[in-house]
Formats: sequence, C-alpha cells, structure tokens
Amino acid sequence: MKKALITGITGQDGAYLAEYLIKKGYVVHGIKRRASMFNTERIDHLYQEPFEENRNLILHYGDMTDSMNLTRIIQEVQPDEIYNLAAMSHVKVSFEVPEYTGNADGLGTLRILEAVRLLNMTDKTRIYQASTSELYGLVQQVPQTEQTPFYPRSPYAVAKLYAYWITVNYREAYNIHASNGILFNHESPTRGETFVTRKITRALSRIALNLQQTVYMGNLSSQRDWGHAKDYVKAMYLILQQDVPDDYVIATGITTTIRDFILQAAAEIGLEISFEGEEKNERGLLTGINKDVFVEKVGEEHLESIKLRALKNEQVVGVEPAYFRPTEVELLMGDATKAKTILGWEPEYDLNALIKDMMQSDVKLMKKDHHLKVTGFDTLNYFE
Ligand code: NAP
Ligand code: F7E
Repeated sequence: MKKALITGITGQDGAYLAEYLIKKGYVVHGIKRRASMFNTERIDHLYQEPFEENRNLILHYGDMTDSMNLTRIIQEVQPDEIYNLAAMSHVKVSFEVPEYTGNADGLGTLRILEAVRLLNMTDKTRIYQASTSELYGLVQQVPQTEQTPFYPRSPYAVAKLYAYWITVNYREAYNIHASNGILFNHESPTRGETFVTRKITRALSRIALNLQQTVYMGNLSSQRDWGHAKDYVKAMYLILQQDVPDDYVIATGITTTIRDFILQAAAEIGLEISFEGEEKNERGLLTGINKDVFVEKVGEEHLESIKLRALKNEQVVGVEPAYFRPTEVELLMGDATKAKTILGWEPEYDLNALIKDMMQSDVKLMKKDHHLKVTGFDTLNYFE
C-alpha cells in the first residue's frame, strides 16, 4: 500500500485529497495543528476509531514552522508521496501577518524538502508543492501559462514565490521528484468562510432565509478563474504519478468578476439583484424574485418575507473599504493546456455547477440556523 503524507489535511484541499487517496487504496497520514477547539470537521467522516488496526487515516500533531517536528514525522511515516498543502492561505490576512506567512508558507516548504534530503529519502519520496495563481499577481500576460513571468502582490504570494523556486531548486540540485501545481482559485461547499465565494454563498442563503439583511464586500470588479476543489485535487495526484517531475497550471480558462459571481449565485436560488453606484458607493438591490426557482431551492415558507423585501428594493450588497487589499490582483485567467495534454486532466465542474453545489449546501446549512432561531431548538441533524 502506498503511503501519502498531507500537510494541511484539515483544510479544504487536504480533506478532498485525503478522501480521494483513501479511495485509491492509500494509507493517508496527515499533519494537524493543536487548536483549542476541534479543527478536524472536514475529515471527521474519514476518521475511524483511533486504535482500529489497518486504519487508513492517521493524524500527527505538527506545524510548518517546526523543523524538528516535520523531520521526525517524515522519518516515522516514510511516505511515498508528500502533498505540502499547509499554509496561511488568506491573501488579505497575509498583509497583517507577513512574517508568519513567510515562515509557514515559504520556509515551511524548505523544511519539508530539506527533511527529505537529510533523511536520504530523495529516491523514495515524491513531493507536491501547492503553488498558486497569486504568483502572477500583476499579470504580465493573459491567459497565464507556465511560461508567464511572476509578479507577486502580497506577502502570501511572495512567500509562495520562495516556495515555488525552492521546490524547483531542490529538484535540479538534488534530483528530488518535486513538482509545483500552479492552481488557480478553487472552491467548494467546504471552502473557508472568509474567501469570497463562500462568503457570498453563505450570505445569500442567509438573506433568502431572512437571517441577514446585507453583505458587505471589498473589490467587486476583480476577476477570478474559479474551479471546483474536487477536480483540482485529482490534478495534484496526477502530477505525482508522472515519471518526470514538472510544474503545471491548473485552471478552467474562464474568468468572472466578483459582481457576476454574486448575480449568478443569487439567480441560482431565484433572487434578482441589480447593482447601482460606483466603487465605495456601489450597492446591490433586491429587485425581484423568480418565484418558481425560489420555492424549489429555498422553500415556499420563506417566500412571503423575501417578496416583501424585493417590493421595497432592499439593499442586500454593500461595499466596505476595509475589505480592500493594499495591492490587488485584478485579473486571473489560466491556460491549463499543458496539464490537459500531459496529465490528461479534465475538470468535471464548470462555474455554474460549482455555484449550484455551493448554494445547495449553504441553503441546507443555513436552514439549520433558521430552525434554531424560530424554534429555539438546536436540532442539528433535523435537515439531514
Ligand atoms: P485552507 O483551507 O486555508 O487550508 C490550509 C491548511 O493549512 C489547514 O489545514 C491549516 O490548518 C493548515 N495550516 C496553516 N498554517 C499551518 C501551519 N503553520 N502548520 C501546519 N498547518 C498549517 O487552504 P486550501 O484552500 O485547502 O489550500 C491548500 C493549499 O493550496 C494552501 O497551501 C493554499 O495556499 C494553496 N492554494 C489554494 C488555492 C485555492 O484556491 N484554494 C489555490 C492555489 C493554491 P488549520 O485547519 O488548523 O487552520
Ligand atoms: O478573493 C475580492 C478580493 O479571498 C478573491 C486563496 O485560496 O486563491 C485565494 O486567494 C477576490 C479578491 O481569494 C471580498 O479582493 C471582494 O480580488 O476569495 P479570495 P484570493 O485572494 O484570490 C488563491 C489562488 C490562493 O492561492 C489563496 O490561497 O475577491 N473580494 N470582496 C473579496 N475577497 C474576500 N476574501 N472577501 C471579500 O469580502
């Protein structure tokens, strides 16, 4: 049985990848951080009793800033493949914690590579590095390919630039099978709640259920190439199955503004929104309801209240400058021709299917909040 070690297993991608590899017959080891509250919600469904023999998911406490810990885990596990997904991954937050971001995201990658080298595991262990479209930042070319020059625009992206190049350098210097996946934005129902897509799908669901009046956003005009995390973890696996290590762009090739994502996500549950005003004064008003869609996707019992709000053209989207970034990445659009040709990678989800998946999941989740508000009972599994 092959053994994989996933750093960042408790994150969005780590959880999807763990599930994918377990289904392929791997024994998956994961590194999780000690936290004061449970932080394994995304992988709990994969976890068996801790003392059960032949279990296929094993967790280790660790941190990307702790070399000794990482080296010990790699020595104990002897993984065939390491997927280095752990990172302080929020671009806006990285402006507030730049040194920590550099340490965890940049030097953390060096610690993994150096551990494999020092433990003489370079012939045994393959390494996947979670690189990012944020490397292109102030884009020099549209669409972006593996040849497009980088121009990072945040402490996060600069840390990831170091991680990208140290991965290439260890490949060339020590013949390690180490590869970069340059992944464009990918989302899912388990995307962190403060990334823009999930913030929108959660807020629209709450607005539909009359749990929230307005959602405040940052730059509505930036454009992103969004795919589904389920498709993107398959690319990670494929990259490590190649005889020759290399770097690949993973993207859909389609780019959409934040504003259009809001409109499409709203339409998915029958809400019609119109934008007016500009920049800081831009507002999204609820101007209509598609009754049939709303009843099907949200429920008849919520129709009257939302109709009233639409009649009044209530404001549901506002702009809050606190969410703007000191330097913004305005436009990302990837060209994944190399991955499609060499890896045979093809995404199954387009943006519409991604939005459907996220909206359906968040409406269901927020109905639990609505039920709690109305009844006072925390019947968590009521809507399962
Ligand atoms: P995520 O949901 O934010 O997950 C990040 C993971 O890293 C979590 O498990 C987190 O643990 C862990 N982590 C953070 N700091 C750590 C540290 N110091 N030591 C150990 N673990 C640490 O991110 P994601 O969306 O799954 O992304 C996975 C990777 O791909 C990240 O490296 C990200 O930068 C990169 N990436 C993401 C995208 C995207 O669109 N999603 C695109 C390109 C690249 P906790 O659960 O304890 O916080
Ligand atoms: O922002 C704009 C924001 O935080 C997308 C990470 O996974 O993907 C992610 O980084 C865009 C930006 O993702 C809000 O200004 C507007 O232009 O969802 P995001 P990101 O910064 O693209 C890359 C590939 C990674 O590697 C990262 O790890 O949306 N935006 N209003 C907003 N963004 C947020 N978060 N919140 C807002 O209210």
